[in-house]
Amino acid sequence: MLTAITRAVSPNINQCELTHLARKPIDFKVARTQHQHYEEALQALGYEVKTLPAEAALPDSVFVEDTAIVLDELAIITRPGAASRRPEVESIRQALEPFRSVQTVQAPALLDGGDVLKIGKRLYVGLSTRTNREAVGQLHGIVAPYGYSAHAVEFQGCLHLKSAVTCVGECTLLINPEWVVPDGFDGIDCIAVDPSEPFAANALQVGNTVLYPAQYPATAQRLRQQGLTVMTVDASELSKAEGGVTCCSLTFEA
Ligand code: CIR
Repeated sequence: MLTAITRAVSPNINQCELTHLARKPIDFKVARTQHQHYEEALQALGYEVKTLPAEAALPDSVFVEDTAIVLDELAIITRPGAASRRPEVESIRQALEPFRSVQTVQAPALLDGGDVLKIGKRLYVGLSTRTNREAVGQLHGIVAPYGYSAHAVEFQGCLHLKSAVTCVGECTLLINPEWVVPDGFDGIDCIAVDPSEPFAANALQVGNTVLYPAQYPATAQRLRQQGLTVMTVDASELSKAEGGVTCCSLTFEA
């Protein structure tokens, strides 16, 4: 069964961490409604959605992607790079334990799940303000017994690696080539974002469909021209918190 773990938007989302964007007011009610529509879209795509209750004391806790990496064989609990986000992981560990054996990276590793792009058995790990080389080494040590490998990737201009590149098909990446070099991904085909939409590279692939933010129509058109099915959601409020569509769920086969 396809399963998605999500968490309701914190009422204190306006105290979120920000790195590359200037702070703009986030309308909590609109953010909550958009997030509910996102969950409904996941359900329409076949996911059973398990929503954790909102955490008022954890402004960024809606961005569950950063707290864990879920593989078919195990889950790895991260050690988020922002200290304010570290208390998010415990409830995620409890939510994942019924589904996977769980391992954890340890200090001095810093790791945000948004920096980990899985392509087959390779985990590309973006080095960022949230993720360090120690994490790449520890992650490699944890996943190697299962046939995976972890590889450090340099990028610039955005918060997480998956703000710059995501998978939109079995063998296709959606990428902002200004932020990360396409050659680093072993020759996999790339679709570049429309240059007018630099933040448009974050897409959530679900089978043959791409769940995608409505605010990037030019790039959505590029995806459709490549034969992909695009389902759009309005994710504009949480994008002010530097969150995209991958950030709001942990998706896996239960
Ligand atoms: C943060 O700075 O941690 C949040 N405001 C945004 C996290 C977005 N997560 C993601 O891209 N995976």
